[in-house]
Amino acid sequence: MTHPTTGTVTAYIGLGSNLASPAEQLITARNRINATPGITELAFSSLYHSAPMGPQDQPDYVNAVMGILTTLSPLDLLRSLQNIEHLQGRVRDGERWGARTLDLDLLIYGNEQLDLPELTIPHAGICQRAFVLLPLAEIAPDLVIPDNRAIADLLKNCPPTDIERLTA
Ligand code: A4P
Ligand code: MG
Repeated sequence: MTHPTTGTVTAYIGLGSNLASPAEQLITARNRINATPGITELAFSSLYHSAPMGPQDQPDYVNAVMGILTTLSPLDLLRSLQNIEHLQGRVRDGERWGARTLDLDLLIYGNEQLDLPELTIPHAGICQRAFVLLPLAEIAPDLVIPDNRAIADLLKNCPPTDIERLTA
């Protein structure tokens, strides 16, 4: 929803890393997101250690979710996030769900539902991924995603296996 007085939108970003000191990658990314004009942090979840989804011959991940207020459009926000991935050495080698220094997914942007070639919102994987739902539920327990599904209900259908909370 756009806040009528400020023109800002509440959005949620999923952060993931499984290379080159993953926890530090997430902290650096958090600082870079905070330093981006048009973005203000609302909340940052604990860090979670999770087994890889996809190819199993890769290290475990560290995941977190960040809530922000933003004046950026969805596409400008996506570009800012991709720029930060690039700054942190993200290489796209074509392997789906392969290892990466940093993955920043735009999970939710207000009440928007978008299906563009380069951007799907809400992010297509939210409902199947405990490593997204658990940190999201931690910082936004009452959130209902724009297609009317409540995070609490989605979590019940997505058992949090192979995931461990790292920090308070
Ligand atoms: N794109 C479309 N919608 C979005 C969105 N809402 N947010 C497009 C971000 N990007 C979006 O992404 C491919 C394209 O998706 C982009 O060009 C963008 O325009 P990518 O980051 O280049 O490629 P990817 O991340 O390898 O692919 P994909 O399918 O997005 O993978 P995911 O869903 O990001 O999953 N296991 C654990 N435990 N934890 C993880 O965090 N992450 C992945 C990657 C695999 N296994 C994991 C984890
Ligand atoms: Mg991605």
